[in-house]
Amino acid sequence: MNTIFETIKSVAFEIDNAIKTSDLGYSDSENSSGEDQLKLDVQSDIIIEKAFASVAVVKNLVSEEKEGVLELNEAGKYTICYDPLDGSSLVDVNLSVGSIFGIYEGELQGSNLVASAYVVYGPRVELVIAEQNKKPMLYRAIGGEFKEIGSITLGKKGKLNAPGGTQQNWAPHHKKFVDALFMDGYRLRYSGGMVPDLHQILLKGGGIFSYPATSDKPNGKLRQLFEVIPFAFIYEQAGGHAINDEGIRLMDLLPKHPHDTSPCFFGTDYEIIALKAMYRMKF
Ligand code: P6P
Repeated sequence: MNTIFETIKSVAFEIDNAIKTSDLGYSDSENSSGEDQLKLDVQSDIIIEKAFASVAVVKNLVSEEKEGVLELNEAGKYTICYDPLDGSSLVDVNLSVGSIFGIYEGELQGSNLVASAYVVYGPRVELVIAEQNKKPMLYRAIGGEFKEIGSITLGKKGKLNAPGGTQQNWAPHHKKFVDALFMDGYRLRYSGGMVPDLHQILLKGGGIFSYPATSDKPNGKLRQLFEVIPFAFIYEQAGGHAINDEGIRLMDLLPKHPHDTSPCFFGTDYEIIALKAMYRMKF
């Protein structure tokens, strides 16, 4: 597993450099979700694919930018599902973006996730790694290498509210939930980049990020295997919660297709309890 984490560290520096030096134009292709691909999306995907090709324990790769499963090493043990550059359209307005990695053993489903990691490309390049039975660990790029900063623990309540999706397409009960938090003094913290938005709540110790089912995206927008489940693992390991709009743990999701999405809520006790009440979920 350490070889995988070391590979993630090396691709983080390569992708950070690409963000700072590459052409930000659109390629002439779409990803598997029908979204236009930036040249940077394709470049970041190639960087990751090339890096893992020589890691013997990696059996397969599943990329947000490609259809299907890419077999790398028949004798490998793990499948890495990744979003090479999540929120890439934010690069041209100089906002933070990220890479997300879910490391699975066996069938691609939440219960088979054995570790996850993400990189934030912002004013500083930071990395969070979560493994079983450990608090997530924060690393920061200093002098060309990642230094361990410390473990991440979520509290019982926060002050940050990160409500995703187009408000006019929210269900009435979701709008009521979001507005009630603001009436309770919560601060709006939403950049449109899942990685920095979730990273902020983790480092500030609490709050809630929501990307619900909406009238235009009834199954949510965020992809289960390479966005939702990897972050669900990190939030739960940090002492928080990660559920869908029926109150089911995101770690219990069983994707039928590698690009399946799910409504998702990541947060601390107080906010998740309030969500369950508003959504009339079973406690
Ligand atoms: P919306 C970026 O495109 C992304 O996939 C996530 O990083 C982010 O959380 C979400 O979409 C933003 O979507 O609909 O709120 O703009």
